[in-house]
Amino acid sequence: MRTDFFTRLSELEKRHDALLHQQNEEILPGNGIFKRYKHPILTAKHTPLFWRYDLNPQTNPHLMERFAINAVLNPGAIRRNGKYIIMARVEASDRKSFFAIAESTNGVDDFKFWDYPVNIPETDLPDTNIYDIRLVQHEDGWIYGLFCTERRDPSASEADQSAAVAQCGIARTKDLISWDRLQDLKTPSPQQRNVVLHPEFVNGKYAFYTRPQDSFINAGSGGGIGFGLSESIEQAQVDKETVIDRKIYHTVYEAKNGAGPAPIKTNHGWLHLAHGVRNTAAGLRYVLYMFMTDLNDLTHVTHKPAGYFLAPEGDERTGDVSNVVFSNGWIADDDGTVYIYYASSDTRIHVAVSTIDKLLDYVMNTAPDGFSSAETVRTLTELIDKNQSQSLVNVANPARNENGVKP
Ligand code: M1P
Repeated sequence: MRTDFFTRLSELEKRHDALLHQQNEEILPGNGIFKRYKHPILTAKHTPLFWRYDLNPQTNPHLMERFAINAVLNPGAIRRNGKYIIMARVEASDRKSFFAIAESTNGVDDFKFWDYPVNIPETDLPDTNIYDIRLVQHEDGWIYGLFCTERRDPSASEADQSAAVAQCGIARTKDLISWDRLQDLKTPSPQQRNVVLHPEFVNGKYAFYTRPQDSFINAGSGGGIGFGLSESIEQAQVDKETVIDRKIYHTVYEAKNGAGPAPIKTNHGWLHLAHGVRNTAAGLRYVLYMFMTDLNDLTHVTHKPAGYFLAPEGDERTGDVSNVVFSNGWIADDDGTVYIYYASSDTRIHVAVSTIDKLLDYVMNTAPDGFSSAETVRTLTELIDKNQSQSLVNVANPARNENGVKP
């Protein structure tokens, strides 16, 4: 029995070690906007063996999994002390999510979880489930984590055990280890998910991106990405939500949408990454899209390319909730490199790498949605006309003739 135990343990350790040190590879040539990577950066199998197994042969002679991890997904992200820090949503097999931090020195592989999960204190009304944290280094000096706190709907009948209420929980820290829990955000909306804190004060107030919603799943008459201000962060309260990016018929965000990570400030405006949801015969489809807001008026969307920025591809398309990509964390380095962390199908975490310049080029120079097939054909025809012009063909490749064909 003991031999069995140690043989199994050494096999598990070997595989775990190989997974943690697996080098990632860019998938080339990519779309020129960002580079995807071949391997997910974090999965359930990346969690430490000492989380999943009782490693004592006396109490676990068969070396059984005693604590199963179902998924590692929807990561908050921040750069600290030269490290790329991911604060992942880890979902145990009992469906409860919690947060755990993993770090890497290069941002694309070699991520390793810290030994213990994060302890987020509870409020007087304990959370049943917490997930999808957005990390923000605010100009007030604190690092904030805004996350979804979910509790059973107190008005639901005994027969209904799935009705829930989602709200925005707020915690803050200076070291990512010890966290203070503040009051949940109050807004005029019955429920909230995907709330993000803006990193700067706005007129001396804390600014929030919200997602007003009528019920747990449906954005209903609410929805859209909202914006509102609060005097205080300790008792955060947004009295007025202004929808800055609404749901629109026949777009990739017609059913609902939500802010991703906190926006990145650039010389041209604030870059936003968000998720959009539409319905299909196969269920909801979640994609990522981008837009930019004015530096002086955060409620004014200045640029918004048509369609999605990143959609699930290949293996990303399947998982616990298939056909989903979701992002709540990105890191912009001082040299302009942007690491976009996203989860696929509520199962695993990936990275896509771009730069501020490329993201600005994408957001500012990609045609907006014209909201009809005729407009889409017009946009495409313009591009074809431009490419068919003699001079451009010659600049691109003098060996091609006027039809762009190599003789
Ligand atoms: O299952 C897809 C996503 O669904 C929810 O996002 P939203 O509130 O926009 O519908 C969240 O539960 C999210 O965690 C999940 O990835």
